[in-house]
Amino acid sequence: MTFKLPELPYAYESLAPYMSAETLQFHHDKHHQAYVDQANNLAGEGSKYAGKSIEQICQEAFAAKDQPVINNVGQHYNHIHFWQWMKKGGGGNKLPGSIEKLVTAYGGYDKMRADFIEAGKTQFGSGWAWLALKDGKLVVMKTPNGENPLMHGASPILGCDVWEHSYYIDYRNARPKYLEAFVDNLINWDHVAALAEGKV
Ligand code: MN3
Repeated sequence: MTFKLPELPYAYESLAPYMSAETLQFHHDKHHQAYVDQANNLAGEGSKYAGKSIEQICQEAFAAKDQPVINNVGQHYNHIHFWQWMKKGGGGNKLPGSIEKLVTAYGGYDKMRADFIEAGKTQFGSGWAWLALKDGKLVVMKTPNGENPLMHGASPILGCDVWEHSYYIDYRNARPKYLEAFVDNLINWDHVAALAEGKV
């Protein structure tokens, strides 16, 4: 497949003050674009990955320990969803029905929120904090660099990018404050529900 940078689903200014236009300009236009360019060089048309879905490529590259593809196609997949996992006026504990069920079975919203933030705080160096489905159940995960739950036998439904490029302009070194703002003010639960229900 040919990988393409998706447009942001909102204006650059719309997530402020929780995520600034400047952060989104660098993060989307520069960082994500670089992953797209590398993904096309490494796993685009003419490569052994041609004709496969991005989810399949993530899994096959991880199984084959193909680190450059894990990094760049993984990050492309992660960012395609990351932009959609946020919206103006998002976050908080008003959950779509399908997600509320999963969260209740997990142990409730407060436990899920605390565990997700803790996963992001304790991911040493660059990586991601996740909610994923494994054997039909909600799990909290963390992964380094460009990895994602697809590579670890689970289906991601929510991810927060904890690479410094995602928060350093707005929060400097305060990763926990960024994670709290993401959960309380930015999450687009509709996209989380769409993934959980297999609609994306
Ligand atoms: Mn990023």
